[in-house]
Amino acid sequence: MDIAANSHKAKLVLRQNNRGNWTCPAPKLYPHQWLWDSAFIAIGLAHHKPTEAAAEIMSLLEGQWSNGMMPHMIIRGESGYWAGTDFWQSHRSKYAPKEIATSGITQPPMLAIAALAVTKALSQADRPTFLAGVLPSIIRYHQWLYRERCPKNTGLVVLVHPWENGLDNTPPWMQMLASARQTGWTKVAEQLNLHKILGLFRQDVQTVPSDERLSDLDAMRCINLAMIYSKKRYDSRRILKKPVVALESLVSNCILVAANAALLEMIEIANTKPPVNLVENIKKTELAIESFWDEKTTQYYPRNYLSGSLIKAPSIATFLPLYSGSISPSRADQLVELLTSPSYWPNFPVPSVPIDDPNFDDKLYWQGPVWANTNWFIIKGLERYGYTDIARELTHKSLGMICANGFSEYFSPFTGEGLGADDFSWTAALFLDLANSAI
Ligand code: 2M8
Repeated sequence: MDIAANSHKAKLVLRQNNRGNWTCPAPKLYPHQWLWDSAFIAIGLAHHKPTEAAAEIMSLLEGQWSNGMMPHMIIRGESGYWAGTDFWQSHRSKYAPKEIATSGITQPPMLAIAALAVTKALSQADRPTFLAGVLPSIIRYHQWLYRERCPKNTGLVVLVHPWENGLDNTPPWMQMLASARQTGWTKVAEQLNLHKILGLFRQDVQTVPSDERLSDLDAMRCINLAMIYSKKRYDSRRILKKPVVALESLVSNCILVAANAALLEMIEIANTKPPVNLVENIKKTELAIESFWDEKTTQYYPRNYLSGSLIKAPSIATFLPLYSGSISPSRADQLVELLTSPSYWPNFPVPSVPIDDPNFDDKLYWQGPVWANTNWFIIKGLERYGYTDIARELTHKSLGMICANGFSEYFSPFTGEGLGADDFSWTAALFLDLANSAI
């Protein structure tokens, strides 16, 4: 594989998807700005264009709500994506910014992690201005997560929509959504199979084959949830009073542990002090990750917040505690054994669902394909726990798969074939980050 030539191509993808001070995930499929996509993009850019990486982070803050919420999307691009300004109607909330339209839900809290990478990449001269610009906002974001999304004060953040989790149609979420109480029009629509009509209007399946995307039924359930939240003005307290679905996410909470550590490091670099209540919450989250462990099946699962039970549908999220860094070395051993077992280690690891699971489909979005960001989390987690050989092997396999198949959104774990959107920004950005450590 030619890492140098492909790094050059990756930089071109990022340049081509750049829209001034922000970058879209993929022009045809995702023309707006997404929260965790831009964080990954900044991590990639930090290596060769730290100032642009800083601009990417700053542009995300333009969408921040006055209560601290960071929306999962800022609606910036031209049309071409079905859920835009009219769909979200962020103006319904008094906290939404007036000048810019956004969604009303959030996404995994990668922001502090990316901001720390950028801080370290910037020159000594540029650092103080950047830190002064981002730190108060990121602190407010983490405080919002704990204030509004941690109703039982356990340290674990609760998500209310699959899109907040980032791994949209991952089995635990789809299972929870399918068993949720049905409301209003969707109840009738499901009985009459009307969700099939939705397929006629979906723009994603005009760009990408429909067997690589969310089913019409799952898409309809996601849309319905967003509409319910819009009516509640995206007020977390109202939403969590009588939730349709609510999940203590393994993905978001593990990322939050790492993001909290990054935030504290930035606060230290800036020579200031973190708010006391934030420090207390940070400790709680670290300790609470272990509550996701299931001794019987020896793996981690997310928890249905309403029933209090773990949702035991296997998915790649089980490896995220490695990235959090808050589990014991013996737990890490157990995870590595699972990771390198045939279920998770086909020709092109790591599938988003184990290949021997009934929910697995090698082409279906977050229900089987390999994604650059989840491989990146696992590699960083392996490094953290000292599994350098496996981390190196997975880095090489990931880079090789991308070199051979292009900067696709996701890949078949059997053939490495690129699926979903072409020229996907976070694949390019994380290629650059991994290539950098592989050299
Ligand atoms: C996908 O999610 C959006 C909704 O947010 C979609 O399905 O249209 C997910 O892969 C998500 O993780 C990602 O941030 C987004 C943009 O790349 O696309």
